[in-house]
Amino acid sequence: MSSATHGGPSLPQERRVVTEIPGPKSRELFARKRAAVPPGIGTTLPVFVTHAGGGVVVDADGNSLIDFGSGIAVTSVGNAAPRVVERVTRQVADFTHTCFMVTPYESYVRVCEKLNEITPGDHEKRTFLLNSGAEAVENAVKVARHATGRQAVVVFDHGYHGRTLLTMTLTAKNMPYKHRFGPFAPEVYRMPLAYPFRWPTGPENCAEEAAAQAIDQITKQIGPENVAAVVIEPIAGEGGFIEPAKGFLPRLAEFCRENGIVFIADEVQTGFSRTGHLFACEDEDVVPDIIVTAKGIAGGLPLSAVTGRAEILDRVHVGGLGGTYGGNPLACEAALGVLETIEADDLTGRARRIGEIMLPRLRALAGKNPLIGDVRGRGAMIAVELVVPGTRDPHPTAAGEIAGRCHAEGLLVLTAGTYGNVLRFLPPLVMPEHLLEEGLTILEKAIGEV
Ligand code: PLZ
Repeated sequence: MSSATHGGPSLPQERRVVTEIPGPKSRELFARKRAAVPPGIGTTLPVFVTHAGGGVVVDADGNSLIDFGSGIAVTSVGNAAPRVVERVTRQVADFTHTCFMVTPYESYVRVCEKLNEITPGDHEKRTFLLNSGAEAVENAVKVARHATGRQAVVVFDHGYHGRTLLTMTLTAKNMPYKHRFGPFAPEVYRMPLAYPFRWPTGPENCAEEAAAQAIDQITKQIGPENVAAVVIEPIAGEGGFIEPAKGFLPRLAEFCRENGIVFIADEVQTGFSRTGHLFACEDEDVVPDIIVTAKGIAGGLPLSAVTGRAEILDRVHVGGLGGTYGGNPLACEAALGVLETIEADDLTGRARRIGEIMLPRLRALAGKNPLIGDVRGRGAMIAVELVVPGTRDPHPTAAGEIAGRCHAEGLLVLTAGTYGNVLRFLPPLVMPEHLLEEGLTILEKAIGEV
């Protein structure tokens, strides 16, 4: 067992492998998990966590792993980040819940004020709070349908938006997200995404051709006057960290503006400094009508938000939106702690610096290793796409094998991608540089061995 009594940044910032991974205690706990939890709830790396903070996750056997996952882009400020711990600890002793719809409290309003202020665009905005990314995406669609009186929702290849009925329908990939879970929600239409690495005519014309194709299909198959919303991730996360070719997002936003369609940016994975901007849309100066956030917003407490134009969000009738727990006071305090940390510690700058360290090393590796078809991403949202050497064919077994080797060495990495052939890296933005470099060295070795 780790000797640490607390997690957070004061945990020793070191990789330490003292047993096989997973070790005996984790294996014992995993057997209990298998008996108590259905297998539908998968496991990336079956080590059971006792502490985490800074750039490490410590397990029940005392191993300290370098964290290139942040719990899927959630603990960007680090686990048990001091300002989060301090605020949540105070709040838990004051009151834990009233239901904001029953008797409100200030922290909810403060989070909304902050989001209205820091999200792209200087128009008048409103925000309301929910619990998960999926719940927020679903609410954004509800609002867009209500405001426009239209029903159709346009989404894209490789998109991921959640696991509820509507958001599973919005999600592109069948296995594991949709398989045998139908029937799906109606009025959802999928368009091509400007995926430079896999665009049939090559990356140069990708943005223009993909946008033209999407707009043509929307026009001919749905009719823009029937479209309530276009929902898109500025960088497709689960789909494999696909940055749409530059120009694609602005063109879509313009088309939406011309046709009274609500442009919804799903920044659940990309938001809160992850990409080296506070929000990924800023990279191309795209101003969404609605921006959906979650994950990194509250350092691990469940919170999500829908932020959008006042004239859209104010349309919904009194009582039309809500939920028992949305904007829980602990989660709101955590979010305020996150926002303070982002500003005080310049986490946006830290994310850029992480990209500046990772990208050149990965590109150099790609030059030497034909397994790597593409290196991409921005800030601390970086991926390599693996291919069968000499082709563009996806190589998911290589991704699995490399991830397994990293895990055995004490580096926690995640996979992603429509074809399961992408290794993705989402270190906490507070990751010490020596651990980042060490993690990259392990990764280089693992890729070299496969
Ligand atoms: N939108 C862009 O990335 C969540 C999924 C983990 P929830 N991505 C991680 C899994 O396998 O379930 C996500 C996202 C984008 C929406 C969501 C959904 O957010 O908080 O998981 O509901």
